[in-house]
Amino acid sequence: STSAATAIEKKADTISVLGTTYSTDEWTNATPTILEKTGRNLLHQHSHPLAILKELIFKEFPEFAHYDNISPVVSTYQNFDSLGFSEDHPGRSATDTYYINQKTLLRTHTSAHQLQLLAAGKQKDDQLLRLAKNRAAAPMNERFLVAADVYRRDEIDASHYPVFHQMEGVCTFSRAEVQDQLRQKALKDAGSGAHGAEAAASQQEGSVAKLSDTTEIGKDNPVQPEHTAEEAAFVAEHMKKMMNNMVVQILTKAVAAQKSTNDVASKEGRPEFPVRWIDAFFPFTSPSWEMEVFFQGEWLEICGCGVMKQSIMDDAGMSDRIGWAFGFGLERLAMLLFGIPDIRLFWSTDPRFTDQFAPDRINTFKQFSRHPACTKDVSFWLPTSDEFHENDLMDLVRETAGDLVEGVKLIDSFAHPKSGKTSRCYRINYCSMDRNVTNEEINAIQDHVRELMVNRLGVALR
Ligand code: FA5
Ligand code: MG
Repeated sequence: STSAATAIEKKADTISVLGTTYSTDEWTNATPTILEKTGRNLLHQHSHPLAILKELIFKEFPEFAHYDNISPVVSTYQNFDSLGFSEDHPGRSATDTYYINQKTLLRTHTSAHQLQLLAAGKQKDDQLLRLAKNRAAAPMNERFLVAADVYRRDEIDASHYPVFHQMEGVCTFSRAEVQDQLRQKALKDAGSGAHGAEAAASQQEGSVAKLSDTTEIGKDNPVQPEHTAEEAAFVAEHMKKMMNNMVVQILTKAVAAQKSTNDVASKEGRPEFPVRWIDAFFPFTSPSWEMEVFFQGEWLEICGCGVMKQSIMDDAGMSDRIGWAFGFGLERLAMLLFGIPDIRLFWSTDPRFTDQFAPDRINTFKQFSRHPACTKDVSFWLPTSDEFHENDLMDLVRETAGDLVEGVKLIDSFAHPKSGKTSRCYRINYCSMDRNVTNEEINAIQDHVRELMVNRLGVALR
């Protein structure tokens, strides 16, 4: 038969990532285009916007150990099992994750390092702890930040890229100390009649943002049976306050940089950044939230967070502690901070991009001329024997066109009334960030894409 599987070029027996060789198996799906990115080290180029943002966040958390040099190659256990992902969780699927082999993958999030870093204290794992930058932060496994590149098979558009960066934050407290503080607070409240909300509001005074809510924990977003409601609320409020302060500090700098363009809403001359917390679900936190910030007319999801699963603390040998964790998308924040309109620009080596930034400086990106786009549609019947996964198409286009592809969008889908076969049409937008493309050049790429779609994905072109 000419099924997709038989037509795939035979895989090499081994692949090399960052100087280490790994054996391949039927799970291997990391493409050369993706593997190339593991060596780019954007977080270590001091004038790169992502590196500038990373340093800015590190400075906001001086009491935390800082990591920015942990390898992206992790075990399936670290990325999923250690965090309580169920055996059949969709995130594990090879349609969403870049596998090196069944046991090894490119981390899909910085949470992959939570357990390992928490446990490093008890295990006196010096090799790991030595990677931390500010060794003064003590004890190093109780509060830490991890900035790193992460990899996901995902859609293609202006805010999604298969490689991006996250900043993990983890903060733990002695449960005995939390109980103590809660008791003292209860005594004080009983004495003065003050309300928690008022106390929280007064602490926000002088800040340019306001917390948009207090911590309400709903029944679909439960406190863990191991925790009391008061304990969980204490931890969640601490977390939200720290995250809010960090985002306000950063966005205030963005506004200062944009003062001339004056396109950010401000009241009495002071900018406001409404923040909201949307109930969310992660296997490794409960309750969980996504943080959204209102910026230039839209609510933007910038982060996931929550109270860490106590089972993770138990596995780390820290049952006597309770903690919170967050994971920020650095590109989302950097796009706000520097006014960068397209996520592909972070990977540009064009001096018209790279020369605009310098360490410790926040400035608004000046867009250089936009080059004309070239649009191609491709219509086809889905294979009847094999499954079709959109992310396979995304990877195939990315591999063939590189960063010339700006977006891939489904524009039509219908089932043939007689044959029952499904037809789809995708629109591929080609556009270079630094030059004009020719129609001939794009036609050649599109022909190659069409050919690979038939050979690899088993579709029938229309
Ligand atoms: C996570 O990755 C969780 N690990 C976050 C977390 C950490 C939750 C600790 C609880 C405790 P999520 O998949 O939502 O969650 O991604 C987090 C952030 O990464 C998103 O809010 C977004 O800002 C960013 N992000 C996600 N996918 C992409 C992408 N394809 N391109 C750019 N940024 C992305
Ligand atoms: Mg999310």
